[in-house]
Amino acid sequence: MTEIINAIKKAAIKINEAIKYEDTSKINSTNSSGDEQVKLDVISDEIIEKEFSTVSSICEIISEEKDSIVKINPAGKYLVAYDPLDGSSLIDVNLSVGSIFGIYKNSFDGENIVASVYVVYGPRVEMVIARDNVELFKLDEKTGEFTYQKELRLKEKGKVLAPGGTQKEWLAHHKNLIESLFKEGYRLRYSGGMVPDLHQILLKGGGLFAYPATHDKQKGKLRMLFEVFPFAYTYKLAGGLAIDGHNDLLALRPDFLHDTTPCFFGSDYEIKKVLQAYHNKG
Ligand code: P6P
Repeated sequence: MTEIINAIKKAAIKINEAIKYEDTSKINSTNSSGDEQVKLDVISDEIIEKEFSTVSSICEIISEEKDSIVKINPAGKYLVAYDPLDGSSLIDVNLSVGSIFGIYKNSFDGENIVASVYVVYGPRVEMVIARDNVELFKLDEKTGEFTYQKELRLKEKGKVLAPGGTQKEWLAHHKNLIESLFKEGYRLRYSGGMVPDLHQILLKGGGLFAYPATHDKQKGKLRMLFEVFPFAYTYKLAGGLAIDGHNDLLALRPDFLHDTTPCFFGSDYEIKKVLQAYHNKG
């Protein structure tokens, strides 16, 4: 596992440089999820695949930017699913973006994720590694070293609310849930970038991130393998909860590699509010 994490560190440093200097233009193509690709999506994917190609403990990889699995080493014991540059459309408005990695054994099912890593490319480059606990690292750009900062834990309740999805497409019970939390005094913190939005809640010690089923996206938008399972693993290990409105996200099995699910990540109090709001709502 250490060689996988070291490969991610090397890739993150190269992606950070690419974000600064490569152009942010769209290329005339979409990925398997139907997202328009920017040049940096493809560059980031190539950087990561090159670093993983020499890691003997990896059996196969799958990227959000790829249609199919890439075999690495048949004797490798880990499978890695990754989103090379999540929220890349935010780069041309100079907002933070990230890379997300889920490390699995045997299959790309929620129950088989054994670690997750994400990188935030913001005012600082930070990395969060969830393995036996959740640890924050910060990149020293002079030395190229990621230095340990602290362990991250979620409190029982937070103050931050990140309500995703197009509001006019929210189902009535979801709209009522979000409105009730704002009435309780939650602060709106939503950039449209999953990585910085979830990173903020984790670092602030609690709150709720929601990307629900909507009238126009009945299975939500966020991808199980590359985005949802890694953050579900991270949030649960940090003492929080992660559900699809009814059940633990890590109990889910994707029907296909790019499958999506409604998802809620947060502290205990907020997730219990979601369960109440979604009880008997299908
Ligand atoms: P919306 C970025 O495109 C992304 O995949 C996630 O990073 C983010 O949480 C979500 O989509 C934002 O989607 O529909 O709120 O713009």
